[in-house]
Amino acid sequence: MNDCLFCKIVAKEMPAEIVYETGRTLAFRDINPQAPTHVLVIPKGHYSDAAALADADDGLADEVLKAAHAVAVMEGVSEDGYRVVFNTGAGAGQTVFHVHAHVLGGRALTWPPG
Ligand code: IU
Repeated sequence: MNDCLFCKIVAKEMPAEIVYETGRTLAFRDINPQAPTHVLVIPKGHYSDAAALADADDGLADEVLKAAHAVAVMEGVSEDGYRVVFNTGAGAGQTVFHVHAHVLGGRALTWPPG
């Protein structure tokens, strides 16, 4: 996708603090962190949202979830608990339409979210 910001991060055309990478996934720090750990995990290929990623049905959604867990372990938040969030659709607060899992941890996380 030509004007997709996260595709540009994948292509290294935009800077990002990358913390984890596999063949088909990339994880980088959110520029506006909402918790001490706030990392975005994306598939390198372009899918607009979690539903499109699930529809791909080729194991990539599993890889994104595994990468999210690996990031939580690396960041040291897996023991105390962390949250993985896919905002899906503008009504749920999605602003970047390249699917991304928010991995949030390092502070008490309340429920329900806002
Ligand atoms: P959302 O679920 O689509 O609302 O999340 C988009 C996130 O992407 C949001 O937390 C932004 O701070 C974050 N982000 C980023 O990390 N780097 C960017 O260049 C842009 C957005 I644009």
